[in-house]
Amino acid sequence: DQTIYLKDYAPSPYLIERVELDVRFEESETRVRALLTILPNRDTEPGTPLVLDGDELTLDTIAIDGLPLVLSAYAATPDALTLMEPPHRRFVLETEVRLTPETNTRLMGLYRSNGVWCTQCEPEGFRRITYFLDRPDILSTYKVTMTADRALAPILLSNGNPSGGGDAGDGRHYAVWEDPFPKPAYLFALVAGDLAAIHDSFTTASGRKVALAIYCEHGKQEQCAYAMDALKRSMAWDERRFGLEYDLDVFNIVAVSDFNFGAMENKGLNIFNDKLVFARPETATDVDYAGIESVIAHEYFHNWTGNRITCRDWFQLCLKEGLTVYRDQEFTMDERSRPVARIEDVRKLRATQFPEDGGPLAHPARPDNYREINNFYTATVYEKGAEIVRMLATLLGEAGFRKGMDLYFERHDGDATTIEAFIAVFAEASGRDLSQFEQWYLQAGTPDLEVGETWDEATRRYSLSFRQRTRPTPGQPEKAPMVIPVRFGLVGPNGSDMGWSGVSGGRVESDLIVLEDGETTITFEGVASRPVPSLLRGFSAPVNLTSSLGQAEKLFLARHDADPFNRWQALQDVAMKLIIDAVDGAALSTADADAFTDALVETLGAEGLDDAFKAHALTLPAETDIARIIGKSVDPDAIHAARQSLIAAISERAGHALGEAYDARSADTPYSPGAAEAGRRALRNTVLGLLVRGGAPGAAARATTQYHEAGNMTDRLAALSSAVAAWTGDAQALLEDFRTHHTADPLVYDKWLAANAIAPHGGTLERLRAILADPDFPRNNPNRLRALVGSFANANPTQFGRADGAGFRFVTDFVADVDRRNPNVAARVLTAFRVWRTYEPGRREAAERALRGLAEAGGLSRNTADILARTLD
Ligand code: B3K
Ligand code: ZN
Repeated sequence: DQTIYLKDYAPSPYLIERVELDVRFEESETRVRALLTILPNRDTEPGTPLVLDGDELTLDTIAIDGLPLVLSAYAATPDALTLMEPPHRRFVLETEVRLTPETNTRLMGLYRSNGVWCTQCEPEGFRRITYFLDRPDILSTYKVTMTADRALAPILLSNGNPSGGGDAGDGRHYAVWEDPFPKPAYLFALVAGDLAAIHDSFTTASGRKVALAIYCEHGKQEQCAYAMDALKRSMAWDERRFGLEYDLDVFNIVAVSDFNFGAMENKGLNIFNDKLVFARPETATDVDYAGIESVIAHEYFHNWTGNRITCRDWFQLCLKEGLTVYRDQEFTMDERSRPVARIEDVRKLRATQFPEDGGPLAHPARPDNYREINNFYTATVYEKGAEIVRMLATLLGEAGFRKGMDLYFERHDGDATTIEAFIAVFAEASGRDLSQFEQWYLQAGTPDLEVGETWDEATRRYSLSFRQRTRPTPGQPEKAPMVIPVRFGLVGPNGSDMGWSGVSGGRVESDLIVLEDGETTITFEGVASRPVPSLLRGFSAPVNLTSSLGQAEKLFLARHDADPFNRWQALQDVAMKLIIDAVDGAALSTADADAFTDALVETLGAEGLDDAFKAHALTLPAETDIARIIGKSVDPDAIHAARQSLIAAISERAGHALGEAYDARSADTPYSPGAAEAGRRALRNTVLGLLVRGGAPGAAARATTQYHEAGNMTDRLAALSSAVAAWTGDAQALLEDFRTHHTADPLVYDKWLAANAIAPHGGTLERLRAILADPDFPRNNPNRLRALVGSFANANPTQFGRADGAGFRFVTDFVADVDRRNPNVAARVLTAFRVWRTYEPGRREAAERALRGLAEAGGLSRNTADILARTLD
């Protein structure tokens, strides 16, 4: 067992102050010479061996202070370089290794994408480049010299500022980069290749001019304009909102086509999956534009939350990730619509984090052990991590939160630090005791929060009783009560919030109830009439709320709640109940269908709500969300059918209003990716989806027409997706048309792959097998693999969850195959099985058989073996 525990953390016995790298790129190998200035740490005993990490390295030469080492002084293996008795003083270790980036299909360390040399070092990739103390609490300044053939790699980039370069003879040239900010090795990056670029500049608040560039393959420059615009807006926002300025002379972004994740925040040299950079209306959807904006912002914001202040160890990952997601979410809210952004973030949280937190892969936002750190870049660390920071901001108020953030930067700039230190600055700045709050980082699982109410007409007294409970998660059988901030209002009969004259029984701070105990009853005195409570406004805590409110009261909130989030939530709740009742065999009553449809139609026509909000209001809970709420004996076909019949009822009743809403938003204005225009398209396409899936007369033809006439990818893909989801008579032909006319661009090919993968149709698996079997299928590109199999496993519940188990086997076979080349991609896809125990017995057995088959075949990477073991545990 190679489990690593937080409790075993100890400072490194040696530090590396400075790194000088000399990287020489050749046609089929790369040589890396490293000069590391090393010194013993404070309490290190003389004679303590120095163990540097490596991963698949071969040592060519080794010297200390210029003198070659005798064989007995060190031991070199592919994964470690040990100096038996290093000098007990500052010294320079010189090593040289040889790498073959061309054969690096894991895409960690130095690899080649489309001929371009590039790197991914987080979390433990730097050890695949040179022997090093590859841990985030080792901070060093870097000087990097790169030499390459000038024609092959006219562009040579690394972290920091450019500091020289020139001719190297023989058609070769070199460039030197210096990064003055001490950084951990995971933030190291280099890029060498023949790349095009767009250039711009940004002048910081204090007047420093920063040169900005986005590099990409030739011919794609125009597609980088939106990303550049998002970058400049991010830089301005961080100054405005947090007083944080950029700190180098240059900021470079490089788009590469083979990348395991979304993007990477390397100091001054962000490397991006190209799908999060390239955008033009014909190939990118509104969702793609929004994704680019938010990830550009996220990586930029890491410069302060992650780079200037980094993590002491990988257990602290959410110190930088949760906080930075919170920051990018706030950026999106400020740039677009706050309530719409909140709905989108919560939908994502529920779709990704809640199932994780409720299944075998549940872990605290700050885990205390891991076997493979790559498997902890999870929705819990990222999305729940952001929710925790959001709760902190809710509890402390805007000014209090900002005061804590200011103190964090003041105190910890230049540090590799911990969650405890982060909490401490907020406790200190606010004078509050945050020790119970800290449980949010330590305890896994989504709390269930049950609410009951009592109303006493005679005394005008209204009480809310809360009961919280967190179910056991792996390794944590007992759970403590959490601090739960519940933003709320007591909605009166006319739809506005009512006041009260007194309150007792718990902590209430204006519109915030702060729960601290397992059970709390709060009594409000002097309430004018029986209220409908609107609880957890803005989703003020990541919990599962259940209340005693009936459908009529929910529909009342849907119409009147002052909080738009809860208006949306109320509609979701009503739909959820109707669907779950149907899954349980109760036919949808006419009265229920009418009442729900009326509320939808009213929302659709309401003034003062933007189209993007309405689009969310008209989107029924996803099948996977319904499955999560049902929680056991899940039959995906029954869920699909129940949801489908509610859609049919809506489209039958509201066909006319929906058709009008569609037509009213059909004006063919030139495409702009802004929030208002995107909202208009989102609503129109949501309406189209309801009509097509609801089988409304003429709707299938409308989808086909929209597909052919669309002037942008958003509308074209939405039409295609509606047709595929309903498997209309034209669906197959539209898929073929899309393949023929639109997939020359690899990012659009991904959309075609995903469209195939999500068809809730019996022939889907066969189609996917054929696509994968094509010898031309790019089987090493993560984007292609995820578009096909990731979409299938995560977004096609009926076909992944086929009763005959063929969907499960398809995915485990895929994982076994891809794992040999790229463990990160394989392990990630496998996490789709986290729901396997919630299936009805037949599917549960089939899923388990597929998983056990994978385990028995053996030979899995540590990444995949870890996910598999925990999933089966
Ligand atoms: N920090 C990187 C993620 C790296 C993933 C390594 N498994 C991107 C980000 O979160 O900004
Ligand atoms: Zn991040």
